[in-house]
Amino acid sequence: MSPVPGGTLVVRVALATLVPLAGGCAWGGPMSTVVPASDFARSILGVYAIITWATALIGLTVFVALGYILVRYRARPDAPLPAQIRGHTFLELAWTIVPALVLLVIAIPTIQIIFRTQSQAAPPRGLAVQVRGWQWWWEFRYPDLDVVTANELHLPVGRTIVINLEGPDVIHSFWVPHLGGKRDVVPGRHNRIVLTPDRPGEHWGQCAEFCGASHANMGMRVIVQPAAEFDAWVARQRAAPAEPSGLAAEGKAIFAKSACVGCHTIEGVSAGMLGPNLTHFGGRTMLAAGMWPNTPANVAAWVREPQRLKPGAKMPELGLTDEQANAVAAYLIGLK
Ligand code: HEC
Ligand SMILES: [Cu+2]
Repeated sequence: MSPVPGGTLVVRVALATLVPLAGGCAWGGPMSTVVPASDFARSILGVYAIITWATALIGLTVFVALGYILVRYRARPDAPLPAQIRGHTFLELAWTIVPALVLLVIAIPTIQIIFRTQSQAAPPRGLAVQVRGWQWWWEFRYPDLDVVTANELHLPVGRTIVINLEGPDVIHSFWVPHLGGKRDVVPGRHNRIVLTPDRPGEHWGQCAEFCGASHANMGMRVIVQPAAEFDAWVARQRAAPAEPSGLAAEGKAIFAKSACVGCHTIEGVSAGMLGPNLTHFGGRTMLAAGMWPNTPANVAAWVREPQRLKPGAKMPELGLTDEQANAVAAYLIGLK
């Protein structure tokens, strides 16, 4: 005898099926693919909708026909052998032509969207952003605005953005579901996404091509803002951060004489190129590519033991004491 009564087993199986199904219902999540926030995402969702409805309709037709046939033509005692049919021109033609039509309905909009979203011509009035995928963080450069930042990309709503993808180390993939599909970031190759964000908000992104130990921790945030807010953000990025005092001033001194300067740029202090630009680090909400909230405690922990907070992080432990780390954190958080 099974220790599990039949009824309970059915309930368990039903629950086990429901859990992953319900997980798929997070429509409004920060990485939902069905909540478009740009023209690019909207056109992909359009194709997705056509395919979903077409396949749902086909599924429904097949299951209804199957149900009917199973009941209507089931074996009965004493029933005579049904008519045996070999070759039926109408049926043969029908099940060749109908699937061909279905494929056509799917192919035409799909090919149109592929051509539209792959077009290599950059619109002349677009805002250019250079996205560089590094193990395991994102660098964002605005060549026309003379701004460099990391992990949090600010974009103005309603303006065409030309995202140029570059890979300085290995292959990554840029993916911000609300803004549209993934596109690979490949060393030695220029890939491009042209899109226009159509509503303000915060959208989460993630590297979508396995790139090593902390691939899963290579997130990003995209903050789409009204034009005036975006301009204010740009002005802040272009201005020099306030001169630190007290603990933060000690932090600046420690930073300036440590190896930090070899990898990080802080305008007016250092010009390293291997790590994120920290000139306005205090203005970011998250630390280490979307992994941790940007708080003084987290930054101090990061500066002391980066690999403890992010496995494999390409930043070495530099043996700072707690006091030194706290001072450096105070300095960095103050760089608004
Ligand atoms: C060998 C180069 C290197 C050195 C030296 C280095 N870093 Fe880093 N740093 C990195 C890299 C690479 C990252 C990105 C890590 C990641 O997110 O995966 C990073 C990330 C950071 C971040 C987080 C940035 C962000 O936007 O989330 C801070 C803060 C930081 N480093 C501070 C420091 C300080 C302070 C020092 C000196 C005590 C230092 N780093 C020394 C390479 C370096
Ligand atoms: Cu990756």
